[in-house]
Amino acid sequence: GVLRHRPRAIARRVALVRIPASNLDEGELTHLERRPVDQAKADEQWDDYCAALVAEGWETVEVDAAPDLPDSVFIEDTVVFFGDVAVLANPGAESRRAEVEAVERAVRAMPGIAVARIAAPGTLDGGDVLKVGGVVYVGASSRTNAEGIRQLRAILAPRGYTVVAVPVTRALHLKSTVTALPDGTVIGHADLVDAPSLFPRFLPVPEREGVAVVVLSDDTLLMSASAPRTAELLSGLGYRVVTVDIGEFEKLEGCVTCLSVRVR
Ligand code: CIR
Repeated sequence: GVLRHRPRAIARRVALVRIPASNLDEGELTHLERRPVDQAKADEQWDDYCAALVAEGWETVEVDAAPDLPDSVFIEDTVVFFGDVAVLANPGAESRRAEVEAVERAVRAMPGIAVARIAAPGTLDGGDVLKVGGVVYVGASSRTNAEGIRQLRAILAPRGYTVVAVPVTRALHLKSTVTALPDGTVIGHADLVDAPSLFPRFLPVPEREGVAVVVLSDDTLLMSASAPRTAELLSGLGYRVVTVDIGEFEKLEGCVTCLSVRVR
């Protein structure tokens, strides 16, 4: 792949992705009105998203397609990595539970990764999990329940992480309300965040679509093209901002984070 000619010293950065299902337009909707999804455009946007990761030095690993599971492209919700531990999620939406099986197969094929899982009656979506150093913020949302949070705590506490639960009532997932910059500053939109004071350093951003950033490296962020004012704010703070158009996925309440799982 693209990393072949890089010096050994640079750690391999891997992201799991999953090609959009052919019934993508039947995905779950909680806060938005249904709008028609252009499948061809979505496929193109997904290709461009993957290409952006690759161009920034990431290797993308495709999990087997699930052509009948409409939300399977939002792979972030199915597994979360904490160093060499992968925690398989148990998605809060019944329609999404079957997504985990192929993701589990892919994760078990990865050398050196220990696998843990959230089990019923616990539910947890990966979109509710935000890592900031040794602190793991978990959204108590319509998808992630108290039992899911308890199980995550039990998995992570012995490994030295502090799990901080955060109420999420105004959006689908914690990470549709806040994400974090490489320096640990939490960014979010004032209208969406229930309790900004839970975060030691909180920076409000001007657009709802701007709350989601994927940290590509210490100085580079991946963002949706639908938040130009936030992109400007963040580049003014010294970051290089790469933008991708993910409009078709935004119609389904997806954001830039949920289209991949970063293995780290
Ligand atoms: C859902 O409702 O589950 C999907 N339509 C969207 C999931 C987006 N995931 C995320 O933000 N982590």
